[in-house]
Amino acid sequence: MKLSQISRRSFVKAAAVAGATAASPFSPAFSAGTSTAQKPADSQKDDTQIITTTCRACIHNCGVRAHVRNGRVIKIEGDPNYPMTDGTLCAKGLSGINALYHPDRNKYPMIRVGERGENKWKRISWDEAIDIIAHKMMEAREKYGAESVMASTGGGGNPHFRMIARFCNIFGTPNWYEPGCAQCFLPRTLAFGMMYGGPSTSIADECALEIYNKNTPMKNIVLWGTDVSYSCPAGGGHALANLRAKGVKTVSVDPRFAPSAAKADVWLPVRPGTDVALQLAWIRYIIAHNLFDKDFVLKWTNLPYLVDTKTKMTVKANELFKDGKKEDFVVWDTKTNQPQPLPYPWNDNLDPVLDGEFTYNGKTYKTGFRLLKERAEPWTLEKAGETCWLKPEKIEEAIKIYAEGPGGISLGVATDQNPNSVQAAMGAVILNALMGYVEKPGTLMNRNPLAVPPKNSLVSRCERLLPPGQLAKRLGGVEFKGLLSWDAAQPSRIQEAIMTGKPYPIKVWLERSGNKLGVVGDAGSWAEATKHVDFIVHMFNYPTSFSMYADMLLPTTEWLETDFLAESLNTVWARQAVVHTWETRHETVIWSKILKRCGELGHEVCRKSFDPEFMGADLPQWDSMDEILDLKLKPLNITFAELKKKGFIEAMPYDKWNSYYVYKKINPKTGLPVGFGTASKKLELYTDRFITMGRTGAPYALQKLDPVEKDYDPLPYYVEPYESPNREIAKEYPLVMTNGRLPMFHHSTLRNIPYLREIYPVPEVWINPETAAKYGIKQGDWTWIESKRGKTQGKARLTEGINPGVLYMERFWFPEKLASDTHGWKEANVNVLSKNTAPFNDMVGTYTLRGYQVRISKADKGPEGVWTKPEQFKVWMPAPSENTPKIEG
Ligand SMILES: Nc1nc2c(c(=O)[nH]1)N[C@H]1C(S)=C(S)[C@@H](COP(=O)(O)OP(=O)(O)OC[C@H]3O[C@@H](n4cnc5c(=O)[nH]c(N)nc54)[C@H](O)[C@@H]3O)O[C@H]1N2
Ligand SMILES: Nc1nc2c(c(=O)[nH]1)N[C@H]1C(S)=C(S)[C@@H](COP(=O)(O)OP(=O)(O)OC[C@H]3O[C@@H](n4cnc5c(=O)[nH]c(N)nc54)[C@H](O)[C@@H]3O)O[C@H]1N2
Ligand code: SF4
Ligand SMILES: [Mo]
Repeated sequence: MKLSQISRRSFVKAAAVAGATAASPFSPAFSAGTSTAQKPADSQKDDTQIITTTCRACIHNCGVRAHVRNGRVIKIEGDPNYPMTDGTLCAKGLSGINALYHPDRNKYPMIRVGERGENKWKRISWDEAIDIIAHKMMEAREKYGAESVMASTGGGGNPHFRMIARFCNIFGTPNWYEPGCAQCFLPRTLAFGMMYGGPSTSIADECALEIYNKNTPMKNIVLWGTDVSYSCPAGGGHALANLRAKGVKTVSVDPRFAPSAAKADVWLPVRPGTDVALQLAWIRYIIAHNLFDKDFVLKWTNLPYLVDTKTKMTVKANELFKDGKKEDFVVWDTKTNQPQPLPYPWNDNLDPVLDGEFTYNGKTYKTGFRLLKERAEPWTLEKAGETCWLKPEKIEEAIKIYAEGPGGISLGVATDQNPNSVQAAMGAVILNALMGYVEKPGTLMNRNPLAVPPKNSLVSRCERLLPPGQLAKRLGGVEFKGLLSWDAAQPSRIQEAIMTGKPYPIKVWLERSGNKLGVVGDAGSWAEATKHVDFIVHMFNYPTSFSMYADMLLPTTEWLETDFLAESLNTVWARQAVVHTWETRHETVIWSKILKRCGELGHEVCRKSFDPEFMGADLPQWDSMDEILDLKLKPLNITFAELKKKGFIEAMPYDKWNSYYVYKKINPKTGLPVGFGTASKKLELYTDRFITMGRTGAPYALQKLDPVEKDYDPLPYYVEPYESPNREIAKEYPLVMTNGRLPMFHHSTLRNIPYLREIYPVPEVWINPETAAKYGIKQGDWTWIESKRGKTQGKARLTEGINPGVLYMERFWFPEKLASDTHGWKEANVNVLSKNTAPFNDMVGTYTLRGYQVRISKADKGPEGVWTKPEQFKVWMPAPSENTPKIEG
């Protein structure tokens, strides 16, 4: 953008008031040279407009009516037309105005002038900023290869998520990471994708959309490691409250007595990190008590298919029979007492065995069902009770509720945050499928069409643009092939490369998210890693601790300044820029601009990527948000400008959108049911395709990759947490640590919002009174909590709502301490304690954010300089700024 695009008047004003009012006294260099309060333009009319948009203070998109007067947002309220919220909003959403007009917003691109961490910055223009970044990237590419440039992003809440993969692929680096990813959602999308070919059942991730159906016949919901009243209060939490009021029974599997547990019919306070053991016990019980839907399992899962016990692969008809077809699987038929090919979808003349072991031509075969049963066999209710710290009769009570369907298991992020992650997601698919809770009215596993057809998709990853040799260089990519499904690298492997320069160094780091040091495992190791990277850019809405480790800051738009699309059930909404402040810029455009500049500096693919002819219309880069959004909206025959005027549209009537039994729909080409989105069109509960994925990278890699050392397992297995109360480490660190969401913050964001900090000024550590007494800790005491990684503080909350062997604590940082030596991230942050080293999940490289060992002691006092009193937060009250022109081209 050119500076001239900012109105001259706003510049003059900014200069005139510079330094006159301090924003926050703790980020002096940010306020010096930039103004805080600006007056509205005189020419603007004095009337109030109500603009429809959607919130994005968390990963959801609740409909909002923004009241705008004289170019300023003065009020926001929920939009009753938004189909998932009935017009409700949560505390984070309602903080939108505070976030937008926060005095500490990043207002202009800034470059560091002092030492890193000194907090001294100089304002530069956008053109300069983009030019410097592109030069640094091109230099690194020249000297060390494109792979020496890395990007990182926030997962939760970043609607431009795929943009980062596009950016990296086009530039030619395989390296980007996100602190969620293998720790969030990817294990579930991978398992549901491979085994079902449909979305996961995570309410917190806007799946399981049946819960919004006002006429659902649903009877149960199992909230497994998810607390939707905290993680999606206005949408899923609200819907769940309605369902409970209608008599839907709920089970909560959660170590913490959070609201979803408090309202549940059965609460299973599972020991953190042991969920797969519990799932295996559910599977065993359901099979042993014949509670499963036998007809569905026989006809619509691959469990009756024969598996070669040596190769562990399902057998194809061409392997056993001379004229057998390679697309047909094989079952054991009771009528002929022989193996028989089973052409899709079914053969009524056969009577396949579900549970069996057979010998044929000297080889042993078992059905997938038998193998699953054997896997679950050791997990009696008693054994699971002992492993998971639960009462066997409570587990049984929960299973009985689950067996009264229709219903389903909604698996949250908790199980994504330990090395047993993908296995837990596999367990959830299996449990839903065994009960036949699939694509029926009242079930959580359902496939509905997307309101915006995925053609011209913004999410396209452009992986075809990554030069072939580069894919094999992805850090952790060959080892953890499940990451291929999101095109991502593994964070700990990236960190190793940064620290050791091996297999190659990382020289440039472009980071887009809030406070990385609040959200990554073992935050201290990442603070250390920054010292080894030559050039670091941080793009965000305001400075965070991470900014103090960076060399350049780029100001990005808040959600009230952002143009984007939001889909809610059958409707499409415009998240529209209601106003615009300072020189903030939409991130998608920033990434695009950097690539364009690299193109001008001689990067051939970057240059071509702006040419619509280059690889087909959905692949190139764009110059403005309108351009991207128009392209995406094309299938709906509407432009973004038109959508903005309407606020939202119905892409199709609800009843047409709301789909059941998709797998039974007849494909007109074959005359057969379309089945599920798997290779066999059946639910692949015995997932031998995971073996193939490990050996080659299929179905995600565009080129064959080297095999993993040990085949991935086609069935879920339980691993005892590496740091566990049952291991040696417990002598020194006797308590299990875990965590979860708080309703007033989103990841590392919003700690600078006065009203939210008033409600929750410092992080609490949940501790059972029995444990507290043992360590001499009283309600409200400050404590020290230590793990093998580090030491941090938390304020004791004594509660029976947590097992005596478990502690619970939040991620936190203190914006008021940005300019101090600690930069605010060390004082009280559970991620100082968490673990980002091996063991990892074998398929995706998940590290350990939940379920590791700590110890606790009473502290004499809390951290220095941390604000706790309402009046202290006053300096963060909104400092309205003038509506400035949008910066696009
Ligand atoms: N110990 C522990 N650590 C964790 C977790 C845990 O449970 N425990 N959770 C993990 C999980 S699941 C995740 S997903 C990660 C999250 O970690 P990150 O995703 O890195 O977190 P943030 O970037 O702070 O969160 C995203 C924020 O981006 C902002 N945002 C939304 N839209 C835009 C936009 O258009 N532009 C810009 N600039 N910002 C926008 C929103 O305010 C949102 O809150 O943390 C992980 N870390
Ligand atoms: N307010 C708020 N909302 C958010 C976010 C946020 O940061 N703040 N982040 C968004 C994102 S990116 C995500 S991924 C979703 C996640 O949303 P959810 O899936 O609901 O996840 P959490 O609330 O983190 O964790 C759910 C529960 O898991 C419990 N738990 C802890 N350890 C274990 C364990 O080992 N096993 C089991 N079974 N339970 C355990 C915790 O006590 C917690 O109550 O939330 C989204 N919504
Ligand atoms: S749940 Fe809250 S923060 Fe998230 S989109 Fe809705 S209102 Fe915004
Ligand atoms: Mo997440």
